[in-house]
Amino acid sequence: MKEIIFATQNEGKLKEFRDLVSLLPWRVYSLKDRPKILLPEETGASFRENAEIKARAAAKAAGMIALADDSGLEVDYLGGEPGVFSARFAGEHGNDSKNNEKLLSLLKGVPEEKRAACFSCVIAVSFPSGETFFCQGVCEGYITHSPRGNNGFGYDPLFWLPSFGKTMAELNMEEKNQISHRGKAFRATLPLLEKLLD
Ligand code: ITT
Repeated sequence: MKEIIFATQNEGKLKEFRDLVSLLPWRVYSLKDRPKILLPEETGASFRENAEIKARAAAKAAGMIALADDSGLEVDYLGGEPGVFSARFAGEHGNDSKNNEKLLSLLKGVPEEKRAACFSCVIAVSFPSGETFFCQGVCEGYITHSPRGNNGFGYDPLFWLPSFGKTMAELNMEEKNQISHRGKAFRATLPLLEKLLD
């Protein structure tokens, strides 16, 4: 059976990836299956650089093809912030509620038309040899004035999708994967992965 490892510590991402690959005949490992693999610090200046750092490290350590996602929220009014700092926007890595509070406070009083934002995702696919390929996806929306919805993770409760009349956190996983930055980036990797894993 074809084997691949997802190099992420983020439970929300992992759930979405598992849903995306659920119909494919691959054995999918996560870092939980290989607890000795530690991802290096994300020192890159772009999603692409950070995705590459994670995928290369995991592929080398696991000895199999690895897939890593680096993603984040880019808010127009904030000049593209938090960007690569999305996970640690309020200081502590992965504290979603603090990150959301900080975002809302920075956008206090900013009118709807100036609250445009996008989620971006770069997926890196690395071989143990270090060879690496990239795919990306973007999802556009607006930042709400208060959180809504309990699904997803991160900034989802604040990310308004006008075409659904809902926040990302009000979509179920299937709906989110259809339109999200991660779903788009992942689907773009499929032809490549199918070829590589052949
Ligand atoms: P790994 O590096 O272990 O994969 P991480 O959470 O540190 O996990 P990133 O460095 O790529 O991952 O940061 C991604 C952050 O961007 C994430 O913590 C959220 O704050 C935000 N984010 C990314 N995708 C998101 C999504 O689909 N919904 C909501 N927020 C998202």
